[in-house]
Amino acid sequence: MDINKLGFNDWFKEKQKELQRVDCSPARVTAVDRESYLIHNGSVEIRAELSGNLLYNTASINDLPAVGDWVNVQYYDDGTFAIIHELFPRKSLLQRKTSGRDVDYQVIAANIDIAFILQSCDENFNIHRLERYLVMVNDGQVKPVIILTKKDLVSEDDLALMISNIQNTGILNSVYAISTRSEAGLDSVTALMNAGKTYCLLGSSGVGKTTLLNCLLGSGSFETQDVRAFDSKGRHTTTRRQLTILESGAMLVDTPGMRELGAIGMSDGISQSFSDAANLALECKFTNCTHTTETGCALVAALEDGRLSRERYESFLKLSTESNFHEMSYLEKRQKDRDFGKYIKTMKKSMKK
Ligand SMILES: Nc1nc2c(ncn2[C@@H]2O[C@H](COP(=O)(O)OP(=O)(O)OP(=O)(O)O)[C@@H](O)[C@H]2O)c(=O)[nH]1
Ligand SMILES: [Mg+2]
Ligand SMILES: [Zn+2]
Repeated sequence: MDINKLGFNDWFKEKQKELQRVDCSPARVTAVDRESYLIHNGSVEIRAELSGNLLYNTASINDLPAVGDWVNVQYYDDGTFAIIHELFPRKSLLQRKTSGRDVDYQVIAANIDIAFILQSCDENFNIHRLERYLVMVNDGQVKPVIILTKKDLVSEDDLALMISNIQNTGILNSVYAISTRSEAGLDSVTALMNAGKTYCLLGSSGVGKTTLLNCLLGSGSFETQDVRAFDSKGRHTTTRRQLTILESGAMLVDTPGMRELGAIGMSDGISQSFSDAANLALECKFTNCTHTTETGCALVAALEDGRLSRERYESFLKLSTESNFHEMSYLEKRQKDRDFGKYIKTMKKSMKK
């Protein structure tokens, strides 16, 4: 195996010329566990740590290596340990707004080609949440694929209704339905995955991300746990992000279920997953139209003559107001990255050891 098989393509080769360290070689981050990293260089997966320089001179925690990142490393101890000196530019980046009132972003994974957005066919199914995930994924320059899991829990009619509900809200992405219990639909997921490409599993805790990974691996090697019976909520079983290389040569990143997916503060992603509404908004008479009471509002007109559903109209309004708000405060709050300060402290402590 060589690094090309891990996704090191011409794009990264080109970027390598811009990096500073010529005494290093590229490797891919496969797991991050606080201050400790796992990297793969095409032949072995080994432990790695950040160089002091990288740690101290990185402006934001989001610029430190994440799962999926390409890094420039130097080897020690007969190649069993490495120091990460530099981060390659990212071809794509999945990040979410962190929970709480501070508007900050948390990197989920880097250099992902396709994100599988999972929702299960029980109480977890929620179109508004799905829309938020789509915004996040589109914004990160990643291609989304929607997967409904646990289809064994519902009738074919109910499943068809869920799928048409998704399509009726104007979401144009294809929807796959699977069950790891009956193995239905698993082939169609495998067929989407190609060697050398990187995929990411996203979705609430308990939707079956790790179970799907285990199915694709053909062996149950990662821990899964029952959802709570009374409300179908998961138990946050997976605690770290991890990139696994499948036998087919495709790579799959499992992530911990997100407690909440906050408002996404990037208008780019919104206009992509709401392209119908966003295109209409361009035709409004006033450029600062709030799409509520203004004369000549194209959105309201479309709502009235039925070209735009009320549901879709409302989620577009909601998301775009949140987005404007968060974009503003994000810029203001960018300076003080409290998480980063905390992170530096633990790193310094562990380096003294
Ligand atoms: N009925 C049914 N249950 C499933 C299916 N797939 C997974 N499950 C069950 O759902 C529960 C949660 O699965 P996990 O794979 O741990 O969920 P997860 O998305 O990885 O959850 P976190 O790691 O907490 O984010 C487990 O009890 C699985 O056995 C399915 O296709 N049908
Ligand atoms: Mg899991
Ligand atoms: Zn308008």
